[in-house]
Amino acid sequence: MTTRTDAVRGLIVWVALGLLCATLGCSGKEDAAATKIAAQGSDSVAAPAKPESAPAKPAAEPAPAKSEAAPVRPASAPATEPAKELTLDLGGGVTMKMILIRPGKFMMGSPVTEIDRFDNEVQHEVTISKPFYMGVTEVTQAQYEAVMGKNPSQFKGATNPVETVSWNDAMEFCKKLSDKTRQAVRLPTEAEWEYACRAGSKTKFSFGDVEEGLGDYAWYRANSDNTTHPVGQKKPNAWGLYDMHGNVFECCADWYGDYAKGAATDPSGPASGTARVSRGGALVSRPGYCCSALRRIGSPDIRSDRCGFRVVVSVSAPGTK
Ligand SMILES: [Ca+2]
Repeated sequence: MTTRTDAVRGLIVWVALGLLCATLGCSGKEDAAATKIAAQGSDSVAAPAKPESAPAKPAAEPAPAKSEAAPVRPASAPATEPAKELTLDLGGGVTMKMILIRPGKFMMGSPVTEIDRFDNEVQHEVTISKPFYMGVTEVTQAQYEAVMGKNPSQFKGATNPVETVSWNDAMEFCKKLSDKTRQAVRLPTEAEWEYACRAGSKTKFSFGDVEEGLGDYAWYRANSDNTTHPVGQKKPNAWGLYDMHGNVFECCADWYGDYAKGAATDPSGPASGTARVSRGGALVSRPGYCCSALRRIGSPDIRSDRCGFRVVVSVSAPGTK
């Protein structure tokens, strides 16, 4: 009897202790679970908002490395990437589309192995340190007239490139368009022009070395019928620029002079001179005159029906970022 009574008492004590432990939460497993829930709660505060249905993340799981998703950016690069395109409003419903040309290095000029290299094209390394916007086409007659109020071109057509303009005329266009748009509109330096023309290529033309392909990219002696053609009809180069080869020569900002001996950064030509440089060949040019490296020189006040221009805008100018 005593044994039965003791057993019943023992059972009652065992059940009571069990209930007490459950109430106080003294299980090792529950401890771990409680810690885990607390950690998850803390993690969810700092973590980005997640869909409610997303599975809970274990506390021990390392956070994903943010650097894997973020684009790699040089320390010196601007915090915000400039827009890839810029459209200038020239008034009267006329606009000018420009695209971003990013900084980089290239070999300016022709390699000595090119048998038709001109002496003034000695090859050297050039760094373009600043981004800029460049017109995707030569300045058209409609664009020129919208800014200057006249059209001096010999080969009339609103979307044909303006020609029979001098280097001085092109500079006046840049000044007026700068005033109109409050952007720093200017002619490209020779280095900027060739860098953009090559678009990463190292060959005679932006598309390769073989002249037979020139007709896909350019209006020149073999296919122009001795007239200019509306801009943007041929294939663009790899950076989206049209008619860099052919149609009309394009005025650059520089005075003509010998290239720097050795590497150069943002070269802009001599401080003074008697002739300006234009680039890219024209409707009457042989293929060799349409090469990326070829330099044509002329007086800044001479007007020619084979010479026009395209413009650039500095990215650092107000309103261009
Ligand atoms: Ca051209």
